[in-house]
Amino acid sequence: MNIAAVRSDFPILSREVSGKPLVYLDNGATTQKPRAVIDKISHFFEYENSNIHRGVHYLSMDATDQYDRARVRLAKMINAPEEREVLFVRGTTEAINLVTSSYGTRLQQGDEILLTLMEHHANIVPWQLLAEKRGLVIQVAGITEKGELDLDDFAAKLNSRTKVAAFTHVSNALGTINPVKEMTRLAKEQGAMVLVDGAQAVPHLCVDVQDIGCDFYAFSSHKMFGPDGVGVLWGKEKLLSSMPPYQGGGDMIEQVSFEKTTFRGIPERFEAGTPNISGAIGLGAAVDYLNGIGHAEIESYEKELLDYAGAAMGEIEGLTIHGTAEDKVGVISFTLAGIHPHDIGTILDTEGVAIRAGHHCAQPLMDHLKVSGTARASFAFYNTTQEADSLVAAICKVQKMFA
Ligand code: C6P
Repeated sequence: MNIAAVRSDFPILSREVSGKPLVYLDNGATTQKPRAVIDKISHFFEYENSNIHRGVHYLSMDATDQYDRARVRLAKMINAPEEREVLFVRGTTEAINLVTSSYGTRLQQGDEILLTLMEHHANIVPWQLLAEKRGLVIQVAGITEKGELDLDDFAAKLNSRTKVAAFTHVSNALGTINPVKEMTRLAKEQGAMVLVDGAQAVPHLCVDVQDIGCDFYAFSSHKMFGPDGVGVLWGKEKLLSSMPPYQGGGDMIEQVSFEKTTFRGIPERFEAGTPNISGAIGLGAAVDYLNGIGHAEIESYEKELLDYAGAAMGEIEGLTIHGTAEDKVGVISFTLAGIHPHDIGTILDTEGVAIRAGHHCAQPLMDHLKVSGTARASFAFYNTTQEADSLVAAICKVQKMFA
């Protein structure tokens, strides 16, 4: 991978912060956008803007065509059997809420939902809201010392009452890559529906929903170099087609009268109202951009970067890395003895190094780790080993200030 060329695709990476070159290591929160995505969106608004599915005029038909082609690109990216199984939503959070609100209506008192200890709040709270409404029981699979899923515990907590297993593909706070194919197989043996939260997987891994065997796969555009406010819920056609609408409004209906309304099929049934048209088109451009670089190249380069940064940070006395799974993406969550994560984040910022500090919307995991939060450096394919050096130097500066 030609890293200099890749970096020049991302205009923001050449700016300074606090008078220092920006070292952007907060990719887990959101990724930066390549020129191709920025240009696509501004070109859309300058020359092509129109509502979709509504007009007989040229602009509307062209916008509709672009929106639909973005769906095709996304279906290909995750190897979905049918493009209509790809629903455009606001992001991972909305994707999961769609499933809990719509699929959730078939769950009954006493049914169990199996989550894991490393879930983001977006894959906990919607299930809790549903559990309260319908009298469901939430079970939680544990993790090992290294921050890997305890697969035995996961298997042990599955039973004939388990109707849903919902788990993250990659932990946002630990970087752990979960064995989602095996987890899906185990859950399916008990007849459970499987939802995978792919928010932190799609920017790093090649995802194949058919190979995983899950029923739903959710992710956000803004974490995969696309714009914010848009994301994807992929679901199996048979399931989606049998689910009630999530929201009602224009574009999702066949026929409306005050007596009765009938609904369109998928995907329209789940895309009520004017969607984020420019967002979906921008996301399509992000998919093209990633294809141009190559998912295999991204995975192998990021692995090198993680090994390099992990080794350098492992040398720092008083630094604990939380999450040392064998299989992980470029996320390094750490604490420094006696120093609050927010102080680390604030001082790093004065060195131009952007990281996230806090509980990372994974409070149950933080409780388990017995920390209030961590500092988290999360890498993308445009980061470099020199930036990892800058991170290490800045951490040493933090330690000196507190010595
Ligand atoms: N994690 C982070 O800094 P939304 O906000 O809907 O785009 O994504 C929610 C979400 C769901 N699942 C996982 C595994 C996630 O990491 C996130 C978002 C960001 O880690 C912001 S809290």
